[in-house]
Amino acid sequence: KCVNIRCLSNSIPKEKLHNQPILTKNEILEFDKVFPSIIKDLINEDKFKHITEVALRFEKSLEYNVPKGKKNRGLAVVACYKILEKPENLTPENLRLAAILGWSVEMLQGFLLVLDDIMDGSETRRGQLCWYKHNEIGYNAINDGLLLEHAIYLLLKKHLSDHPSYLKFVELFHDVTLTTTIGQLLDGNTSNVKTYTMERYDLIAYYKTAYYSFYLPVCLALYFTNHFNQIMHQNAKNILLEIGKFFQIQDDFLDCFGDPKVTGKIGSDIETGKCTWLAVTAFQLATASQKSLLEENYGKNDPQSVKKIKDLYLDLEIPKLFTNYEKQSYKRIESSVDTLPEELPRELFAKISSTIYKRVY
Ligand code: DMA
Ligand code: MG
Ligand code: MG
Ligand code: MG
Repeated sequence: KCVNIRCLSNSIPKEKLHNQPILTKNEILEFDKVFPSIIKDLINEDKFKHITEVALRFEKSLEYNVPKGKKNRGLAVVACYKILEKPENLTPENLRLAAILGWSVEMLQGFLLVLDDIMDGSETRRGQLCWYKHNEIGYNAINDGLLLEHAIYLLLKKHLSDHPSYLKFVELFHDVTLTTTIGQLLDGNTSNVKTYTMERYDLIAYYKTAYYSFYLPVCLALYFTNHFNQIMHQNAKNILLEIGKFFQIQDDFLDCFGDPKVTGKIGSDIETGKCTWLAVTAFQLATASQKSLLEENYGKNDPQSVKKIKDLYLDLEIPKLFTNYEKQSYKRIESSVDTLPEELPRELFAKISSTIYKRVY
């Protein structure tokens, strides 16, 4: 039976277990050490190794857009692999392959963020200027993003084409990318805040964030260890999508109330009129006059309108509601973890949700 991580370290106050990376410092170093060899592999691809100009640009984009985040998603692949794999199969070679799968997820993330920042008109990401914001890059960032996407398939082919799950990996990346693209379509298809509902919100959060951020890493590790049982996948998916929605609600909160020095990005959801958890919740609670204030000011790229919305969020005590929601939702996820079938590693799911609980970036 799987051990619940909450019981593992009685001496550590429960709070300390939250908001910690999913792997130890040393394991993260091991993961990081794989990245330079990935860059080398990629820029030495036959297609462009003789076109120095392309190799150099690609290298620059990989270094800028892939390794500088929290790497939660990539590390989750390795963490999940280590829990699922039989000890005798945990060889350095298999661990390296798991890290390559992890970095493939980080490349998907890099690709999605480069394009997301253009669509959202964002200024900064991970504490640096957005890639497209560099004068010499501009909309060529779209093409750099596409190249990052294709890097996933180059890596899979080079390192994993003999693996029994190779086709599963490739199809999974395609499927999850399609799902995210649908989510981004819905997310960008903004309209007046009065039309936004929690049902629409949930759909966007599952599609644009939960699949690629939470389901993908775990599913890759399941395939890597040759777990194909559909019921097992469905159970994992259900809970990971809930964790993903929880993560997106936090992301929405941080967009408005987070500290850009800590999150590394300047929020733009109010200006761009996004269907966020805050906007839907505020509209539900608003009085008639507050509703018209929302309708008039939400989605306007004007500091005065943004201030009116933020003040209204404060009047409606959205931060307090968020904190309560976060607590309740975390409890719900913890109890769903306790009902997972025993062939799934419960401690992994508990760990994944505890790494993001009360996060500030
Ligand atoms: C995140 O949406 C979704 C994808 C696919 C990147 P977002 O625009 O809220 O993310 P962020 O707040 O990081 O820009
Ligand atoms: Mg964005
Ligand atoms: Mg976006
Ligand atoms: Mg956001």
